[in-house]
Amino acid sequence: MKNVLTIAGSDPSSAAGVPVDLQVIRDHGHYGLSCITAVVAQNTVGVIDWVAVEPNLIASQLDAVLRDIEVDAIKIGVTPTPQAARVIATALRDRPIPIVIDPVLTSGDGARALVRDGTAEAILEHLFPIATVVTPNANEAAVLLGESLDSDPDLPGLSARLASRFGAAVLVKAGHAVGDTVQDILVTDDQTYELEVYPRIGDDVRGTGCQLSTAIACQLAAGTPLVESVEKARAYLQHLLRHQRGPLGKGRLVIKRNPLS
Ligand code: PXL
Repeated sequence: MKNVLTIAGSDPSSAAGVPVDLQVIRDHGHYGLSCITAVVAQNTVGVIDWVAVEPNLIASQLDAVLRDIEVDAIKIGVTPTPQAARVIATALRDRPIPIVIDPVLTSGDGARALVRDGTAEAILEHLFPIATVVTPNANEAAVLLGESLDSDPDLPGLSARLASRFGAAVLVKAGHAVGDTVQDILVTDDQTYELEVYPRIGDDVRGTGCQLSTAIACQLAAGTPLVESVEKARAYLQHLLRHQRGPLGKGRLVIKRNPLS
């Protein structure tokens, strides 16, 4: 059993952020550790309010875990402020641990910012250099590059520009793009991979980006190589989306993890 740490926001409806990440880690048979970066009042309909956890308290949560427990992989979700990105980078720098960064900038429906001004720049400056792979959607990739997004984005171009400008492996997710199929693009140091094509699940499901990035971290924790980790995590998410999605409240669907399938 490996130890996987999620550094992310909270969600009282358990569809995104730390509560769902811990379920993904359990699905993979690993032990889940967590560090809360933002407390988010939200449900299946939307985000109502949120507050950033003090950078010092983020640092001491990380210190509490890292001084005591051997961590085999890390997923980073919401880093709500530039200071949060900085203290996380300081705590993790110089440790040989695979790190997956999901550079969350807004709520999953895009309706509400989950970060303060200047955070995208801080993610680029402080977190990209320590990432094994970064997993933006097309919109986040465009914001990180300072580009405007068109309605049918050029995913290979976005991923190649992000990877070459900021020196990290980049997985740009096609989930919010158009078309009947979903094909994500992975760019590493030396290669571009057009990944397995999946049929698009039409329903709008919360927490998919969180669950994909955490599943990649779980694979990396077990020593799986990067490209295989990404493909296995995508196949896992595809299974959840097909077989485990369902209603929870009055808004978007969630992954429910029914015990019998
Ligand atoms: O899906 C993006 C996301 C990540 N983390 C937290 C969230 C959300 C979206 O609402 O609340 C904590």
